[in-house]
Amino acid sequence: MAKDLINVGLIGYKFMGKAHSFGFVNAPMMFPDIKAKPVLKAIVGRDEPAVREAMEQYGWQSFETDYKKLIARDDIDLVDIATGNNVHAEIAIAAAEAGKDIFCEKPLAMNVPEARQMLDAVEKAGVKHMVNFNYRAVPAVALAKKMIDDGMIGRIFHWRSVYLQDWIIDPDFPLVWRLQKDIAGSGSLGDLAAHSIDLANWLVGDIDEVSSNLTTFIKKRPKLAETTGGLSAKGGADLGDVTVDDAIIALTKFKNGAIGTIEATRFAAGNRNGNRFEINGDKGSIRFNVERLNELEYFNREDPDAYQGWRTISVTEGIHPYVQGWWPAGHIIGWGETFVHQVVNLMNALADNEMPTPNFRDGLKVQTVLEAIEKSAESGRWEKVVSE
Ligand code: SOE
Repeated sequence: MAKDLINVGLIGYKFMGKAHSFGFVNAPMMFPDIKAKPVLKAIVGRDEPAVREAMEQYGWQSFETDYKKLIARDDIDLVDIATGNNVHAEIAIAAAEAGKDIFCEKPLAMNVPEARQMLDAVEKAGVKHMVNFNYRAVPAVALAKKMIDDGMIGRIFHWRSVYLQDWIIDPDFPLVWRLQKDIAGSGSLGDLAAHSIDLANWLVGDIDEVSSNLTTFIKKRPKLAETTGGLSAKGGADLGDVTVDDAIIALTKFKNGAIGTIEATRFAAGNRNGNRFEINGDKGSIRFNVERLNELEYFNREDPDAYQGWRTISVTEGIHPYVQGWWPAGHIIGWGETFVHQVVNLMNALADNEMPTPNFRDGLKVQTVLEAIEKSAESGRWEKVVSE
């Protein structure tokens, strides 16, 4: 139902909870044309002192220590899931059954069956749903999408992506939840490659087949005293098993005939958050690097021969996607702003009674590619992506 205010309940208050809060706080301030304003009604976490502190720091009106209490509240319209991956499905299905709209962190689920159940639940309940593939909401990436749709790259031949991080090279880095399959589902695959897969599906087209390799370089790590910990956590003396991949490489065939590569790793020294891609078509190429987030590189084959070369578009003009909400040209924005854009897209869709994108259907599509990548690494063969 269209309304001017959307009452939000956020589950999770750590890294992603903070990033989502940043989105809700800043969206109405920077985008006054937003069609519905988020009201920061309640934040949820199991550790009462910590969630109380988060409530005060991020500006939420109240807190709960049990997500079921949040879902039971009549004053909540939208449930935002920023928890570990292992509880996305349970929470989303309960929220859908209670008639709440849902915003969910990526990857959508632990596996394909869970993602399907989530999609079934939201469709049966008739609620709106969105999954937070936030890199779609980088102005330069949205511009790349527009350029592709406008035919500026032409027929696409190649997708080439890397998502490079380096935060677990130290073997003493502890066994945080992101390294445990029962909580995370997978490692660099679901955490990083999932972003690249979503962008590839969106910018190039559906991935049809994959051939891949997954590896875990460090198989045992110091256990944490508690089950969760951030990217800078510390460990104790006991060792535990790393049950997820550290790095993945996949070759991809797209339904439209393009071919591609996807690499994701947490072992690429010197790369803190190197989410990059390049697309080559018969009219030209584009490339993007999130660590140079305000720029999109573009090569136009139709430029006069004497002047051919890559140009760097500074995606900071008011005419560029999302930029009208921010600062004068050249006054750059950052990673957190993608969460603001996602909130604007979500609020506008809810106000217009439309389904936001990317939604659980896109999340399920990514999940089917993740599954095919795991399957191919095991079988040593090309594997078809099972259609969602
Ligand atoms: C940690 O690897 C992480 O925060 C991911 O979980 C995010 O999805 C990615 O955007 C940045 O890195």
